[in-house]
Amino acid sequence: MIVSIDRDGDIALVTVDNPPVNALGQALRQGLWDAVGALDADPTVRAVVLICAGRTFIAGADVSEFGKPPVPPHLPDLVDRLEGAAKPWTAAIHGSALGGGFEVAMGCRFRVALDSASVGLPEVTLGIVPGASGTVRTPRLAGVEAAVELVTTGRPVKAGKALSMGLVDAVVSGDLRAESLAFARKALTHPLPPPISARPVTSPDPAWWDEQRKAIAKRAKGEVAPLRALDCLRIAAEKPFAEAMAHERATFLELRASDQAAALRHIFFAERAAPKPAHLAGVKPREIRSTAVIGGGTMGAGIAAALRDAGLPVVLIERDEEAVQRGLANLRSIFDGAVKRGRLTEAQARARMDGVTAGSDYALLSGTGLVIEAVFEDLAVKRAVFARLGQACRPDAILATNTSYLDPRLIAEGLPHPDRFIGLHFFSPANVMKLLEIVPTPTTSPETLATGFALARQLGKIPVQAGICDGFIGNRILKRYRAEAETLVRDGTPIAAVDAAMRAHGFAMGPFEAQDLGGLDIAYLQREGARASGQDAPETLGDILVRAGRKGQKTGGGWYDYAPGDRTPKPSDTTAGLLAGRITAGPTLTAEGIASRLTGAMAAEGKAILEEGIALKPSDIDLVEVHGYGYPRWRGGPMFAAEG
Ligand code: 3H9
Repeated sequence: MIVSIDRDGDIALVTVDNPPVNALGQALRQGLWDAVGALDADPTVRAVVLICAGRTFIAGADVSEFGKPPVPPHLPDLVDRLEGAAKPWTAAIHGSALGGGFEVAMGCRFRVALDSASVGLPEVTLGIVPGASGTVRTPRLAGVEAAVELVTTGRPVKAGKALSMGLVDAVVSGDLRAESLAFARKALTHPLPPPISARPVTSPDPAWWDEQRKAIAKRAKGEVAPLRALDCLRIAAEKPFAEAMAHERATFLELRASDQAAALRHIFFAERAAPKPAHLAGVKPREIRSTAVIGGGTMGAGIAAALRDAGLPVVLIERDEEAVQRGLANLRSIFDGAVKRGRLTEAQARARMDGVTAGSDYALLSGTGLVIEAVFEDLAVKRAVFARLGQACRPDAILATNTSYLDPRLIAEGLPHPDRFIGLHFFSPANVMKLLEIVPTPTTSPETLATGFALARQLGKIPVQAGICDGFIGNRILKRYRAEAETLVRDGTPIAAVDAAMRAHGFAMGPFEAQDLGGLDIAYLQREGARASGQDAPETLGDILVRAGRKGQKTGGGWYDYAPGDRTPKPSDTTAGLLAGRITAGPTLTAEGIASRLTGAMAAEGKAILEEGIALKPSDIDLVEVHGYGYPRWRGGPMFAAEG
């Protein structure tokens, strides 16, 4: 039974059981609809507690129904029916009350949350606005400012904050069922508060709304839902309840059918499918309890921080005592930064560092279950590390390389038990970036591969399996993207026009600004390495700049010039002079034309990658681009965009 009714004296207990997350599909909506009718008609019931089985309270509307015509009972009607019930309902919240789930909770007269629970209205992250009174009841429940924060960011809040914002009436710990029954019983001894729809709301002045609009437009970078949500909230604050509801519903239905919502749904389901690839069904991953990182540079320290954030003990190995101290300092500065930004307390940062054992002696690794190598990107250096790991580690320890473009098969050559070897390609900063490319070699065992995926889950990362080729999935597409951007410049499109077009398309930066930030020399050295080994690597415009000493912001100039201490790119006469002989006048492209050329090139490379079996499915490529390379999430990734 999706909805069942029990009794505790004169209180009815309605339990929702619709795994995995109690999403509000048609059957659940109908079940709740009928429950209101049945309990209204039962004279022995004085109050109702709504509670959920499984891992969470109702997590929202059933997103998989969004491509289909809405079927009654509609959610806004259900929320109204709950609110109009003859007996007061109390929502007993554990896990997450999200979207439609929180709207159902607002239909109830009271909300009691377990201390570990969170509540929120994440609809904008799906390209829609709340569609069952989230924009209309929230300001009446918690005030306009709280509602604007909750709805336009889509970020859930923890129970404690929800209580202080007025979103819930009580936070309890321990037995939610017993606490909620006690709450509901006590509530009967007082006059009932008015239903939320009948509560007053005060609108801030127009200047406040204008400020919000500006701030949200800046943040949204082309995403429409947050601004449309703000419009709904303003109408909710200024107009009668029914009028605001009608506006919200119309906006919800319009956006639900939009391209942005389709793209965001695509990414939502791709993200959830990524950690559970079908070909590993039934393969048991190894349990990882102890880890080590070889190399304490930017990448190694970032990986170590990610492991510590997940609560795993870390051994950090560097080549000598001085490098050990540098590695520890790198790691400490990551946690110090987190303290400064308010993400960690001093005590938590200390505990993170306390879980790190550092040294230069590989004997420290004798008991470690997973070792990740993150040393200099040089085959000989990496091979030397793995030769030592082969001797120092347990024969069953999983050994991973974080290489971004070297062939993992060559790195692992000669390693004893090569079935436990794998590529784990993190993205910098590794403690922040969500993407993890997992690169098995022909000798990697299914258990090792499954452990890579399990590690990603443990670290809160999005795992994508990639086959072996130059650059795996992400860097291979990046190379094609940059090459296409250079082709545009060779054909006469100004560098700044290319960057501006990609920003307008929703990227945080254009391809040339991004290279100036990261440094042009890394890719240059890679090309030089390829040339030295006899491979064909035609000269790029970037090569010309690097040879002239223009490696990007760190040298005061690359594609652009930079004033000292200022990261604003300025078109450069020097660059123009250096490249003059390579540029011919071509057709003038619009910003859309530029973006479509560049995203088209990404999709074409993605197609080749799929055909070669380097990526297993198009949505994996979209995840790589969205989570590793700043592709706008609301465009769904290059493969999704190319399909539409
Ligand atoms: C909305 O409510 C609109 C309303 O305002 C108006 C309507 C008129 N639908 O994330 P997990 C599946 S919009 C369908 O790994 P966790 C998911 O695909 C909605 N399916 O679990 C996966 O399936 P599978 C607003 C859903 O424990 C499984 O559940 N709500 C939905 O790590 C487990 O998911 C949201 O945006 C859904 N709504 O995290 C909440 N949600 O096993 C979205 C999940 O087949 N959900 N699935 O791969 C979440 O944020 C997380 O699922 C949650 C649990 C935090 C709840």
